[in-house]
Amino acid sequence: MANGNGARKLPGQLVTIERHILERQKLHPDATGDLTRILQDIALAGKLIASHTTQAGLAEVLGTTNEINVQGEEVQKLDEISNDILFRLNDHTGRLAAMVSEEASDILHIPDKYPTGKYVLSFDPLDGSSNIDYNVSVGTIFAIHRRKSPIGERGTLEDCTQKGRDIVAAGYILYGSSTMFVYSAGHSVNGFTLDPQIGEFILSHPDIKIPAKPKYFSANLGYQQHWSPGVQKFTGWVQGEDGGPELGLRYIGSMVADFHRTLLSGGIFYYPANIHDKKRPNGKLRLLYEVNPLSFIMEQAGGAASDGHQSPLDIQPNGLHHRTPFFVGNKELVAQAEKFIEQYG
Ligand code: P6P
Repeated sequence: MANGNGARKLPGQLVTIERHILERQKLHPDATGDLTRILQDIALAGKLIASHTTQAGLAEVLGTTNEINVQGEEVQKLDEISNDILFRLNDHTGRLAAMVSEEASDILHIPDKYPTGKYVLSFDPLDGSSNIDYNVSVGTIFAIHRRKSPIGERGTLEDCTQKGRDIVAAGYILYGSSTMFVYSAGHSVNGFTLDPQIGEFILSHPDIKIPAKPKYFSANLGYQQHWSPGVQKFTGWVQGEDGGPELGLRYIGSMVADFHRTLLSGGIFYYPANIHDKKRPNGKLRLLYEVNPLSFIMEQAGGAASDGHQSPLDIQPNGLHHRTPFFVGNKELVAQAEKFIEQYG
């Protein structure tokens, strides 16, 4: 924003993410500052990843590494770079017991030469990466839990497969027309926009709440014939059948972007199971580092999340890459989806 003399007009109260996280720390008298510093490290990772995603079309990072990851998906170079940035910024700090990444089949242990700490960090380093070559927004998603095993030992699978209900902080970074960092540590949801000229995330969306009036529904209608009868009924209802709300459709195919728009505009995003896909009976999205962090954010913002029957946050993960159907957005819309599924299967 430029005012009369062309000088850039700064937002009224200039709150950087570092300041905001530190101020939130005061809400936890017993806080040691570890969680604060983990969040600050993730914000730094976001700045570094953003510097790559904005040049993806120019630098050699475009294209794939021709490797296949644990998900059976082609690993895009930016996936690997983002994964390395997040791992290397966190592996030596002594704040984490272990890490979980979409890009790694097993737990990412802290190297023996470094101390372990009291938190577990799970992340999808670059969700939506299949869209990188089309210059579509992509995102990083993360969740932080307290470890359950004794400090000082290597993190365990039990530490890494805790319910989303026990998340202490979660958020996402959206690399879009601007780079945004949105997080919650359990009190409210706050959004920060990166000012590339000063390299700071500035508070731009304080205390985000999903609007009461829904605007869009967001799903890949290309798969509609593979959805259960209940989900198909719900999809007709959101478009006005049986007195439904007749919402517009927006689908980017990059979940962080689709989720962020749903959070700010109101509506529902859903990725149901494909009932004809024996390989993926529970859909495509992963519980630990995609669905749970976004469910945590949406609940903090006054919305709801479901796997079609219950909040994903109440599901006991059956492994690091547990997949689940996902419905997220306004409470009434999520509840209606659950009703149709209960009634029609
Ligand atoms: P489809 C991206 O690969 C992703 O994991 C999510 O970001 C996105 O919501 C979904 O897959 C898109 O999948 O099958 O609609 O292309």
